[in-house]
Amino acid sequence: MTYIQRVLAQLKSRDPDEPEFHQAATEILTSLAPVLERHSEYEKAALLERFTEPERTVIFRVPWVDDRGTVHVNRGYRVQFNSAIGPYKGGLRFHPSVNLSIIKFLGLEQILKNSLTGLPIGGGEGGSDFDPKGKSDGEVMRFCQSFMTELFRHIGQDTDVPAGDIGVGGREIGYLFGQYKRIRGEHSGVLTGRGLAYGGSLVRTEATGYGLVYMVEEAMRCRGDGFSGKTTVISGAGNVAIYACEKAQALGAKVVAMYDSDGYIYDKDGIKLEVVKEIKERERGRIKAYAERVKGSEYREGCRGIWNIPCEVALPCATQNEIDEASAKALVQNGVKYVGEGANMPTTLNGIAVFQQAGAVFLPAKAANAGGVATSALEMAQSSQRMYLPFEEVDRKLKSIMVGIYRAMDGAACEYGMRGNYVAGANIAGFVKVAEAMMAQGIV
Ligand code: NDP
Ligand code: 2IT
Repeated sequence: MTYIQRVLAQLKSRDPDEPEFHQAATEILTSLAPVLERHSEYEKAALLERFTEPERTVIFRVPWVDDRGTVHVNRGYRVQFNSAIGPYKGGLRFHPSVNLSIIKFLGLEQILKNSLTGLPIGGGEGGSDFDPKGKSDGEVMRFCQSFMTELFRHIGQDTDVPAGDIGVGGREIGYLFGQYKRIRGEHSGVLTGRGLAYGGSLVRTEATGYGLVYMVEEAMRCRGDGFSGKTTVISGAGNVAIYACEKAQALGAKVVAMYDSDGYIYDKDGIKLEVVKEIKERERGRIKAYAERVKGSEYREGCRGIWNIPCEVALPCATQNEIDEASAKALVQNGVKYVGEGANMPTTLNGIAVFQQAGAVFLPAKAANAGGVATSALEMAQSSQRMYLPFEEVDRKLKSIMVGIYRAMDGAACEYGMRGNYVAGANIAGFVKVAEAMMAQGIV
């Protein structure tokens, strides 16, 4: 058994009920084999055992009262995974599916993603099994206040800086920030994705989607290609999906489909993003309403069918494991050329293999969706300096970070003899810096 196999076997037997965490750890560790060959000292220092074990995991009770006076108890999480290169940084997810396995997979991915940005941020992730869908603003506020009443003691602008993820957007960050400020009595950069009126950064709202498209654009540019006229399918209809759509359309793509968790819309003439924004951002409604408002478009129940739509570019921007082997095969058969992961781990391990064997350009999440957290780090820098940067400047920095990540993962893949394998390239490029920082800091 190799060192990597032993560590994987150990973590699976120690925590057998964490399939998402096993999946992320398997993808990452197996691609690090060539790095470990060059660095036998890592095994002696139990580097991988430490890398895959969170520095700290906090699980807590979140009681709150709904509008009818009924008491509910949800579970809150914060996994502070790795602080070797900076304070823990990563999202908070509010979704009924949230459990420790999901938070750990997100946290592990976040360590390498944050390293890839080139900025000084460690990896963490948190959230709750609370479902904000269908709740009133008052209920969401009371939940957020209760959540922060425990979380505040574990976070801080120099220790751990949460942000949004599924189910946590501007509204939730506002309520969380208000409660933190009230308890601590300080107005600091403890959360990112804040509103512009109270310390947020321009471009943070758009950053993940824009960044994703900037990276796909760079991959196209390197192949003498571009977005113009390319039929594109985007899954999700939330923050990442909407701004990926906006930037892809600005570059001339024809986005024909999007979905929420109930079903997908297909608009052969190209999605009217204003209508999607109206439904999802302003009304907090369901995507189904699009087909009622836009003539010639269609709505179909269920999500998986979206991957049967012929497209050259696929941008999964909803959730983990939304593209399985069968969906990947359908995309390949229909001629997909570029797959850019906006969501975290949206493709199963077998799905990734299908894309790679077919020679599609596959840009993995930890590189392709790093624009959100990179802009969060720019928000932290602006908070520390007590100043704001203009939109154009943040956008320019975001683009240059995305191009930089593309080059770093492309370079690492070539250096280790795996040209075009961006999964390996991103894992290696992200890991090298974390490993160096961990080795320098001793056995901690
Ligand atoms: P949002 O909550 O804004 O939107 C999520 C979208 O995905 C919604 O349309 C939602 O549909 C859909 N979705 C969620 N869960 C499922 C599911 N189980 N099946 C089908 N559809 C689902 O979240 P974000 O856009 O912020 O996040 C999307 C993805 O991007 C996540 O994987 C997240 O981790 C990742 N990400 C987000 C970043 C950010 O800055 N926000 C940064 C980097 C990655 P419905 O409304 O019906 O639930
Ligand atoms: O998955 C992610 O990178 C995020 N949800 C954003 C994290 C952040 O701290 O901005």
